[in-house]
Amino acid sequence: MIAEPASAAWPAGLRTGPWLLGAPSAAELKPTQVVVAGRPTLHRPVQRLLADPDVATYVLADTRGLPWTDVAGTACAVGALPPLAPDPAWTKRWAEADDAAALALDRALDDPGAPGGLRLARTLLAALPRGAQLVLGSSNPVRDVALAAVPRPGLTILSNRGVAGIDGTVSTAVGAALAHDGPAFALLGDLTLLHDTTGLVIGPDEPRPDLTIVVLNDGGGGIFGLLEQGAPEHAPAFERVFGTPHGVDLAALCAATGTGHVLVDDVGGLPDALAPAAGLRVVEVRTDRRELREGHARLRAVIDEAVAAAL
Ligand SMILES: Cc1ncc(C[n+]2csc(CCOP(=O)(O)OP(=O)(O)O)c2C)c(N)n1
Repeated sequence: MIAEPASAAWPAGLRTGPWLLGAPSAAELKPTQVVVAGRPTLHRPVQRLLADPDVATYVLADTRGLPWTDVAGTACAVGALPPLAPDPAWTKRWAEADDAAALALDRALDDPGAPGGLRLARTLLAALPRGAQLVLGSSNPVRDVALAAVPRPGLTILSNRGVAGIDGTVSTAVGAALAHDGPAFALLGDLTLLHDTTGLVIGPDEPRPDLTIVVLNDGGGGIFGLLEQGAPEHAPAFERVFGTPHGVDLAALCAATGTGHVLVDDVGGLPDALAPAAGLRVVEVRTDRRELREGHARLRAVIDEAVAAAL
């Protein structure tokens, strides 16, 4: 099972599912039939699988009456399940590949030069206390958790998907924190924070949430470096059109809105910064997005190699 972090099924899913679906060395594990529950949105290898004409896709009807998902228009049945009896040898190979990929991923992420968002996501998800709620911003944060964190129970993970907007996410986190009976956290990109800066403005007679917003500040839109527009041939226009650096001083922004602010120099310092605290605060972790594309490519290569050796 490959599950997205905001799905209740996440703790039971594979650790490295999206990596494996994209790994050439795991091509022989490709399924012939797929069951879709809910609305997968995060990973291109998953979308490619669902659009593959050689794969029989079965979509579970949504019991709450919401529209079911068949973006590629390839579902062969809705609401009806195929016989679910995968070959045990095949599922065992998936488990072996997942173990090998997870080991390679963890080793690679131990290197301080590995992508900062992935390192942060792994550390954050391991450090959150049981009963915590976590709101994940669109763009890389939700994907970083899906790609790097060890799936675990004991958390309520929320994410605004819809059309994957970065708007309104501070307000989502504030509202969700006020409604949650337990510690509340959010993980957002810097542009996502800036897009909803006014979410930090809370009137004197309004309830104030106990909420820690972890912001991965890479000075702009990191995700675009991983997409087509991040290819070297588009470099001359990239920063102005997609990178959109802003130079905002987040500490000053927090001071202006009465929001606590802590700067964490290194991902290793994150768990201490998450110690319980009352009120609204931002924990800023800075990283560099210039090497993100190469960093992800390196991880894909390392995982591919490890899976090739294991299968
Ligand atoms: C309302 C809205 N405007 C624009 C976009 C397009 N968009 C997608 S990701 C992104 C960059 C987000 O940057 P940041 O929050 O810093 O996260 P990062 O990409 O660095 O992980 C933008 C502008 C969007 N998703 N929603």
